[in-house]
Amino acid sequence: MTPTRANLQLHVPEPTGRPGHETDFGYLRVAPAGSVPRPAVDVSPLETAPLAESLIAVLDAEGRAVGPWAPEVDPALLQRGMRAMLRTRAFDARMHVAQRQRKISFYMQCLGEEAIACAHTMALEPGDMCFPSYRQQGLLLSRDDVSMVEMMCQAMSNPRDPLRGRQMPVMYSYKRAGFFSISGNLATQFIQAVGWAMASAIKGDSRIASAWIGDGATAESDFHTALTFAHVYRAPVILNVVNNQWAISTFQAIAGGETTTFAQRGVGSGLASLRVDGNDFLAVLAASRWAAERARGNFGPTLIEWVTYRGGAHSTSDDPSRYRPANDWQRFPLGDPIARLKQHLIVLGTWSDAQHEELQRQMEAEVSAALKEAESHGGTLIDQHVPPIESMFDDVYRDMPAHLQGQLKQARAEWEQQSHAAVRQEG
Ligand SMILES: Cc1ncc(C[n+]2csc(CCOP(=O)(O)OP(=O)(O)O)c2C)c(N)n1
Ligand SMILES: [Mg+2]
Repeated sequence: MTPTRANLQLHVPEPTGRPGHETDFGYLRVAPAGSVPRPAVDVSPLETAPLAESLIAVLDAEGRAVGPWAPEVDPALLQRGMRAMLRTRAFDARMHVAQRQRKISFYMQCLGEEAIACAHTMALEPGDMCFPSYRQQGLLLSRDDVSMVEMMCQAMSNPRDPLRGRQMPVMYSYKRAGFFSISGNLATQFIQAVGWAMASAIKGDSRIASAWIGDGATAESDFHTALTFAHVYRAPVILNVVNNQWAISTFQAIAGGETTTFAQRGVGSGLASLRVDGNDFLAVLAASRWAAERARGNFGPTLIEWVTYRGGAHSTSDDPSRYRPANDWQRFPLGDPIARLKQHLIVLGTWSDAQHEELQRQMEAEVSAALKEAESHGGTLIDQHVPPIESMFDDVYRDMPAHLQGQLKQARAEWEQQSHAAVRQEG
C-alpha cells in the first residue's frame, strides 16, 4: 500500500495590509535604538550575522542619539543634512506637480527615503563613484555644485538638458559629482559598481564605489553575481539595498524578505552586512561611514539593508491606492526622516520650529524659481522641442565608426523625407 501523502502546495507571500485593511507592521522586526553593538571595521563577515538580523538605530523616541552607533557629528553638519532633505522633498513635490501639469512626461519621487541618500553622501569623498537607481536624487540635491535648473532641464529634455533627450526624465548622469548614469535596467548598478571598485583596486587607487538597488530588484540574478565578485575579490564597494517595502505593486516579501532579511543574503555570500533604520539620519551616517572606512581599509565590501518606506507612488504612472492602505506611511513604525532629525536638532538646542519653517520656505522658493528658469528653455511637452537627430549618434565614440556614419546618413535622409511628407500633408 502506498502511504498517503499531503498534496504539495506553494506558499505565495501576501502583504499584511491591503486597501481598507490596515497593515500589521509587526513583520518589520524593529529593535530599540542603541541596542545593536558596533564592531570594529575589520570584523569578519560571519560575525556581522546578528547585525544583519537586527536593526541599527541611533535616534530614540525622544530624539536623543543613543548607543554605540551614535556618530561624532557637528550640529552644523546635521543642519546641512536637514537642508538637503528639505531641498529634496521640495524638488520632488514640485516636479510631481509639474508632471500633472504636463510640463514633463514622467517623474519619480523619493518621499520618505530622503535620509538614505542625503546622509550616505556625507560619508563619501570626492572621486568616489555612486551607481544609483532612480530614487537617489538626494545624492545630487545634497550638493551645491550640481545645478537644480539643469536637473529640471534633463526632465524636460530641453536644449539645456546635458543628456540631450537621450535618457528618460530623472535618469541623470554626473561623472564629476560621482553619480554614474542611471540605467533603467534594474540591478545592473550592482555589477557595474563592483567592477568599477575592482578596477579602482587593480589600479592601486583609493576611490571606492557605492551601489544602489531596491528590495524588488534583489530578485535579479545580477544582485547575486555582484555579491559573489565583491566577496571573492574583497572589492572596495558599499552595496546598498533600499528596502522601501514595495516594488511598484509587489510587496517586498515576494522578492524574498518574508522570513529572512535582505542583509542576511549578504552574510550568506560572505559579506559584512548591516540592517539599518533608513529613516534615522544619524544611523545612516554612522553605518555609511563604517562601511566606507571598511572599504578604504581593504577590509572588504559591506552590504547595507536600509529599512524605509516608499511614501509616494512608485512613479507618476502608478496608483498605490489600488494595492496598499492609504494611511500606511503615516503608520510606518520608523516615521518620517525629516521629522526625526528635526526633533533631534531641537533636543540638541540648535534648531527651532521657526528655523525649520524658514528653511522649508527657502527651499520651496529656490525650487519654484529654478522651475521657472528651466521652463523658460522649453521642453518636449512645453514647446515640442526635439533634439537634432545627429545627437543620437554623439558622445559614444571619439571617432564615429563607419557603420554608424552609414546609419546616421540613413536616419537623416528618412527624417527629411518624413518632414517633407508632413509639410505636403499640411499643405
Ligand atoms: C531588469 C528590470 N526588470 C523590471 C523592470 C521594471 N521595473 C521598474 S521599477 C520596478 C520595481 C523596482 O522595485 P524596487 O527594486 O523595490 O525599487 P523601488 O522602485 O522600490 O525603489 C520594476 C519591476 C526594470 N526596469 N528592469
Ligand atoms: Mg522597493
